[in-house]
Amino acid sequence: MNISILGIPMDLGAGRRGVDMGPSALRNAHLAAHLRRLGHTVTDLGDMPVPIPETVDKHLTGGLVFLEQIQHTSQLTTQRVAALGADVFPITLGGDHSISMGTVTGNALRGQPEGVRTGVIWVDAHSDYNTPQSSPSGNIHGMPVAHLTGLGDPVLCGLGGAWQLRAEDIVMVGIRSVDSLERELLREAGIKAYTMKDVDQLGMTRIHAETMERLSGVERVHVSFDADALDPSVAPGVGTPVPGGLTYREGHLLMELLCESGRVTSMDIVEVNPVLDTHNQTAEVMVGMAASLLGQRIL
Ligand code: HAR
Ligand code: MN
Ligand code: MN
Ligand code: MN
Repeated sequence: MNISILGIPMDLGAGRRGVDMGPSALRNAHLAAHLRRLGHTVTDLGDMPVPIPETVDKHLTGGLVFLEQIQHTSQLTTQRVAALGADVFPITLGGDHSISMGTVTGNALRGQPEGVRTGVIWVDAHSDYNTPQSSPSGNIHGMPVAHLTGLGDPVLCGLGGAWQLRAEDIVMVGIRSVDSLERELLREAGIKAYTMKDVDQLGMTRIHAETMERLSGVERVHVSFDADALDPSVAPGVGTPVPGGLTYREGHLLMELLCESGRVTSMDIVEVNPVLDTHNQTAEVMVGMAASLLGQRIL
């Protein structure tokens, strides 16, 4: 496979600094080398230009922190990812999870300006379905899925022109932190979310099978992997850790099964925060997850 790595060192969407160093940490954990060892052709496209929070005025615009800067970065990200060929497998490195408004949209538009039907597997402790009105924090990394489905700020909702992510084409896995208004929005939209209770009860094999069944009608499948989906004992370097997350093996098993399905066409790795990490453990673990998604086998 032709893999392109693109860093988006943005931490404007998060409540604390540090995830801007995520792309460096993942490169330092030998992301490209691991993927080349699996036989892929890997091109590192470097990083997108992203404003540094201390250099811009922090104010609330309609309930959103750093709205203008995130709009601009999201537009650039959409264009940059869309310009990659339809045959490329992009791996986009955050940065906080607000980057996924641009990466998901760009991937849906890749090689086809009007966009293709795209499914998203959102692996996360959080459902990231807040709107500017429902958000308790104003932090945009808690809102990307809502914006992808057309709820929220008009500019962020309009990144893909007429293209929009359908609520029925989203599957969330690992969820264990949802705000009260956000819960109602998720229900209204009818988004499928496998909570940690579901992971415990059903197991990852069944969750994977049901996910693939649900996404059987989409042309592309994007995996958006927030490092905080994993248990904090496995991935301590994240800004908003929540206890009771995916084990190391549950994370790998999901990636291994998705690899076998042969249907995944792009991936985000987000919310890796080296400032809060121990010896780059979280970046190393996430590189392992990417390797499992892209063909690493035990035997
Ligand atoms: N739900 C909370 C909010 O909206 C926190 C969610 C953001 N944290 C993340 N995203 N890391 O997955 O502010
Ligand atoms: Mn290594
Ligand atoms: Mn997230
Ligand atoms: Mn999260």
